[in-house]
Amino acid sequence: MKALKGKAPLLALAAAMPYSAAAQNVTLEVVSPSSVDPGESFTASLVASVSPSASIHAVAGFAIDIELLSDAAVVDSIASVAFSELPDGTRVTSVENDGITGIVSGQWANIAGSNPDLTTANPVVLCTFEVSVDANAAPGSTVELIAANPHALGGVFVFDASNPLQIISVPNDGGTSLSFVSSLTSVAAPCVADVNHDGFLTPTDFTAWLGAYNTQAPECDQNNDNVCNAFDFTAWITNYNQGC
Ligand SMILES: [Ca+2]
Ligand SMILES: [Ca+2]
Repeated sequence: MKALKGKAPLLALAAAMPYSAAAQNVTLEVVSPSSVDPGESFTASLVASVSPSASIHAVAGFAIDIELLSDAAVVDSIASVAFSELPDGTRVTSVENDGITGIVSGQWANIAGSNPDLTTANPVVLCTFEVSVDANAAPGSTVELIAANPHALGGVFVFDASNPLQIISVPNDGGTSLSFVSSLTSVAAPCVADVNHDGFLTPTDFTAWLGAYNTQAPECDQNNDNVCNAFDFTAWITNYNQGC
């Protein structure tokens, strides 16, 4: 895991003064697809849920860390962080992202709650990001991602429903807590019989295999012996009949 770094976001500084809030918990869950093919990318979401729902007026911002719990070799990169935009057009004003792991922060509200009329869903998608899986990732390996609180000024910032001008820092303010739920995405076995990579097994894959055979393309090697020869024709039929 990389060392944490980065500046504290503005909201974190604004929320640095301790505040005794109504008891509430924010759960941060990373949501991702159940499986992915080697060499492909998937979109993961960071979703915040506030409980009890009545205690929150709006989400003001966040500064959290995205961490990769599984083997780093399975993942090439985590990038293209995108933040949710609220219906009124407001959006985050600061972003930090240092690659595979690092602090991701953003805010919707102005400092000190000067626009407390924000409305937001609960749960709310804080951001999404693209995860690129290594082309050589072993089938059955997993990608597990989790959010974490990066430092004393990090966390999720919400407006208190009973005092809408007051920003609450979760988990740093009294009575608040932050929980984390990780995602788990399995790397699927590649569908080698799908020679034309269109996601379907059809007779056109045989034509594609002939083309791969004639050009000695990697897709020719259906029995995975690193050689392209006539045995791969039989292997393609076997792989085709097994299905994907
Ligand atoms: Ca195909
Ligand atoms: Ca072969």
